[in-house]
Amino acid sequence: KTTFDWQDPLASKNLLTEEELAIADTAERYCQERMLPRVLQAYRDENYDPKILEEMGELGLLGANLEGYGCAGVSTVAGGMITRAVERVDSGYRSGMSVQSSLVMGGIHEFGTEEQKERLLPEMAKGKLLGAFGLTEPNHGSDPGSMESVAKPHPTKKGYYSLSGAKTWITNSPIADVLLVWAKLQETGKIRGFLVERKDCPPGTLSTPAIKEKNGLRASITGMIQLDECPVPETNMFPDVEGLKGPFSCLNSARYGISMGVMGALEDCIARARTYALERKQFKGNPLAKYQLIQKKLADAATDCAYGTLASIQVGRLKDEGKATPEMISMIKRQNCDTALRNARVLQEIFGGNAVSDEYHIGRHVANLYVTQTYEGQSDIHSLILGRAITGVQAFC
Ligand code: TGC
Ligand code: FAD
Repeated sequence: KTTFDWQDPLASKNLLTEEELAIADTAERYCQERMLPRVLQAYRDENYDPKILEEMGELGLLGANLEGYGCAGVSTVAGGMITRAVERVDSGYRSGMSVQSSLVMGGIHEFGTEEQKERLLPEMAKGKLLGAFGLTEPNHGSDPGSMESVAKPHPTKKGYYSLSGAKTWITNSPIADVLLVWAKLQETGKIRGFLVERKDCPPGTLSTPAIKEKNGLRASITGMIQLDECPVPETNMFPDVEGLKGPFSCLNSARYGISMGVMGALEDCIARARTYALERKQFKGNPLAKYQLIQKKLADAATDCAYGTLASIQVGRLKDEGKATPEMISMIKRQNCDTALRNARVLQEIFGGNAVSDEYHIGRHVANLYVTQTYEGQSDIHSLILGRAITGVQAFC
């Protein structure tokens, strides 16, 4: 007999293949057994343990959508199941993984030379080489096309560019070995991608200070990338891609992963709020779950989460068939981040004063989900991307 499952209200599992279900199961088990026990202390100490990426690499969870070079080559939806499992624990852990898998490995896979791919991807898939993606600058966030970072022929080293500029709010930058930096080539004024390898940078040409005392995403490490005439071999530039198409193509995959990831965070909020509402009693010994206002909060969140998950699965399938557009990805990234944040804020109310204690986890999700709504295109920016596609008129400036 078919029964209603509050944890999967619209039976999205029916849309997954056996392989996708198995990957989801492996990822969920790892995340619940090995990540969850560490997250509270990591968040309190604002400490990111890079070993996490190595552990994920051992399970084949890094760059999982990519073909070859030590990567698993699974479907886009299976990749989404991985981000959902990780973000059920913490958006910061998913961030560290998204940057490694989608933004840096994905960028090298799509735009790198054969030499770059063979040298870097297998070690990145194992989590032994860590990546960071530098697009945002102190003066240019939503509008990266105006970036000031510049690459010009190196004055003394033949066959090298000299990179100068500053990137900020860069996930993983303080611990990254390979920094994918987007900068304008002085000769053409066009944006190009450069693989800056920390081990090869002379002292004083690269620094990556951490940004401390964050009030969200504290289990992820964030920093700057400061380049001062840093020599980078010409062979480390992506050969063919120029303009914003380069970074935005990497963002398509990462934004997809976020759309499914934030549904994992919201599912965790729903499960924790439901348990709390069933256990906590107020007024004549009744559990909070007996009250209609509490039930509505849970019903709203479960509905948005089920709809968001189905939408992500649909776009994931279209992506693998080559039929997804960037606007579809903007739509699910915006909608799922907005609904996850809005519902998490409402579910937080169920915990009353206890929500203020980190032991209940809900406050951490709320703080993290603010960041997910902001990075990889703030929600209003995605509204403008959609508005442009609907009207044909661009409203950015
Ligand atoms: P626009 O004229 O729209 O486009 C310029 C060129 O780029 C192409 N393009 C895309 N290509 C592939 N995929 C996409 N999604 C694309 N979007 C645009 C476009 O076709 C065009 O190509 P061409 O060949 O004609 O030159 O450019 P614009 O300057 O008007 O852009 C405006 C806007 C708002 C769309 C864009 O700047 C934007 O999306 N801003 C948001 C910035 C953003 O998302 N930053 C993310 C930084 S990375 C990050 O946050 C990582 S956090 C990771 C973590 O911790 O999880
Ligand atoms: P701004 O661009 O200054 O925008 C501020 C506000 O104004 C937003 O609400 C925005 O929607 C609104 N706004 C801007 N322009 C318009 C307009 N034309 N019309 C209407 N509203 C507008 N970047 C990377 O490159 N790599 C990373 O790894 C990375 N990791 C991050 C990790 C964290 C923890 C955080 C917080 C950020 C990270 N970012 C990263 C940066 C992130 O992508 C940017 O913060 C984001 O793109 C927004 O840019 P901004 O912060 O400069 O905001």
